[in-house]
Amino acid sequence: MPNILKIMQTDLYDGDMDAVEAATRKAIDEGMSPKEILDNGLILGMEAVGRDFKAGDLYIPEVLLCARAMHAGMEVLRPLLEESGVPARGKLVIGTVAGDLHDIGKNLVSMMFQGAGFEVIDLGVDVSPEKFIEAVRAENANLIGMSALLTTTMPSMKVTIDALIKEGLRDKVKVLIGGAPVTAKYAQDIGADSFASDAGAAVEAAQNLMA
Ligand code: B1M
Repeated sequence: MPNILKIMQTDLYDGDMDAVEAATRKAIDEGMSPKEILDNGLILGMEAVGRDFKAGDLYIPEVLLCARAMHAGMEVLRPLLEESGVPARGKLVIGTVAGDLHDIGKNLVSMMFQGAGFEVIDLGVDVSPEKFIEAVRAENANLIGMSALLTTTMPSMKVTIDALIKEGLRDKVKVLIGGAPVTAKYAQDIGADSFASDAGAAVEAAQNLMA
């Protein structure tokens, strides 16, 4: 692995926002693709954070610094990931579900969709079923994306799908779900149209749904 990606991972783990931003720029200057920087630099760095958070070796304030550093790197990559600029292929309303504040993965998914030419309405975090419904209606969206990182917040995805049915909107939108604890089986069980394990796969799944 290129040295700069290893440095980036260490800087991310240390929560050093400026260093992660600088390392991301350097990796671009060295000719690496945004995808390589994302997958093998930022995401690998965050995986180490996740492992140690789980083991109790890192605490929430430290993880927040890591998340901030990851955001700094992602902001550098954002224009490159969005660059492809093809005409809008669909309108996506996306958010992290009610009770859940994790937004790094959701932001990545949003960026990839923008890059793939979708119009994206990002509702942020802690998005209630009512807010999803309101946005789908107001924006006349044809795709809804829900992200959950906690097993305790996953059920809100089903509540949102049930609300779509109740409001007569289920046939108008395709539902895509994802997030670390979410599985294809869960998507099937709750009546979502598709599941994706990462941001690239999410765009692919949406393109298949729209085709
Ligand atoms: Co939280 N947290 N956290 N956390 N946190 C996890 C998720 C956890 C697995 C850590 C652990 O124990 N190992 C654990 C969940 C356990 C569980 O439910 N199974 C956990 C916990 C317990 C908690 C708290 C409850 C801790 C506490 O307070 N005691 C608390 C909950 C707060 C809340 O939401 N109400 C909490 C808080 C936080 C922070 C605020 C400190 C911070 C979030 C900062 C932020 O997001 N702005 C945080 C972080 C950073 C993490 C970890 C370390 C990293 C998550 C992340 O950003 N990953 C995480 C451990 C881990 O996942 N390794 C953890 C990088 C990101 C790129 O990946 O989000 O998986 P991910 O997104 C991927 C795919 O999942 C997919 O594509 C993305 C890109 O490839 N994807 C989609 C995501 N959404 C998608 C949507 C799609 C399709 C694909 O379609 C629409």
